Amino acid sequence: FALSHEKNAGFFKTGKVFEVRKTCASLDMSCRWRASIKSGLRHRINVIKYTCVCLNMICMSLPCIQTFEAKLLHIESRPGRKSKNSGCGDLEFFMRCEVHISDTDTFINSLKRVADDVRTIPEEKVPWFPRKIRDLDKCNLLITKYDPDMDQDHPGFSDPEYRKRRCFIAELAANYRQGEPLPRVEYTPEEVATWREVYRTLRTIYPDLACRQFLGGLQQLERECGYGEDSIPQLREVSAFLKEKTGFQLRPVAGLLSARDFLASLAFRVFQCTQYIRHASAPMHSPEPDCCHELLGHIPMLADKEFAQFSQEIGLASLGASDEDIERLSTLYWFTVEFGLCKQNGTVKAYGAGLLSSYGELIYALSNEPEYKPFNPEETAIQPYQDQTFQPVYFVSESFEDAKIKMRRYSSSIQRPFSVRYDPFTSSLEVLDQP
Ligand code: HBI
Ligand code: FE
Repeated sequence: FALSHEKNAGFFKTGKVFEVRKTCASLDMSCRWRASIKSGLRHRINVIKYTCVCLNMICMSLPCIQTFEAKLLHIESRPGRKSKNSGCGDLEFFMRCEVHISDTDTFINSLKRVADDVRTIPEEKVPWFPRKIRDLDKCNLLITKYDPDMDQDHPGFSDPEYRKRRCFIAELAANYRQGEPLPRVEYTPEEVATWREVYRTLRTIYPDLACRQFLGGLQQLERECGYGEDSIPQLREVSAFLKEKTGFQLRPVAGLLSARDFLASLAFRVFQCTQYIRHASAPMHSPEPDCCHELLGHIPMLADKEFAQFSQEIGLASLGASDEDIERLSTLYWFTVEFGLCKQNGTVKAYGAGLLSSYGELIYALSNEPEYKPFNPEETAIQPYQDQTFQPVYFVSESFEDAKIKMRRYSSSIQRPFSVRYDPFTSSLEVLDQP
């Protein structure tokens, strides 16, 4: 039985359900099963929880899922509460399915016939979100998509030294708690050499291609924060610098975060920042965010008040939003904060961090090749994108002011049963109108 019991592991999409059936049929172990029935147009019942004597029970439920044409959206196993220490035996199964509203009661009754205990538990209507800055310690869901340990195409995949280094730096982030001093990393001469190459190459083209706010921020960082070719700036100093300029602060993160967690921290003016550097063999490209991307791409922009506010507002809009809204906000973030262009004195300049940290794409984005569209949140939010090659299209804002106003209008159209207000004195949220 191949499901692993780590957090978020053991995920099967519809259609793979019969794999589960086949493998579990031969097993005989005690388990508890929870199913949550999700709606769309259809009805959402929530969590049905039942204990069954063996995994065969799951198979027995499948015909009833089939009969009601319920869509199985998710199945996941976790170690059961009883088996915490015994290491085997008890498992909990979580399933989510969709069933037509008119079939709800009959469906539950059919499930009850094959289980000892079926109960409905009230649904949590709103996804969890952090209420105070300390809650960001829980916003740490990493996406292992471009991780050097998982991705064979990662430039560091076959370099054990690099992977060891990454583990070390990842530990610093994993052990970090909000409010502690930011960890310091002694960078090796090889790492500094990579930084130098990136810095030098990009620095020469910024004056022509980067927006005014970026250039201003970078100059200040060079003057006040030790930015330059010769050393990789420490997060602690950079965070103190930003705090003074715009109230933004940094916290270390081990890699690519889930969009929900990443956006949530922006609501508190916290920027989750990677601390490792890309592999020395590919200084001009990184498949994942690294300190060159953060320190060169994002930080100078976050020193601008208007941009800082723009970023925080995307964060606030994301809190408690549905998965679909998170997806749209994440796309908006992508085409603005990461790959945004804006008009300044009649010419188009870059303000997106993905551009400002990539020599190749920065030049490409401001050449005549790519397609430009005016930034318009409704359209931008549904533009498909990928993160493997250059973007096929870029969105151009008239100004930050304009982007902020449009973004605000878009955010207020997102349906949530409550509203949030950030209290800067306590770094926490006031949540209004919650049922
Ligand atoms: N995680 N560490 C990190 N850095 C980012 O820039 C980042 C992220 N997760 C998601 C993300 N950016 C965006 O592309 C949006 O999905 C929010
Ligand atoms: Fe980024």
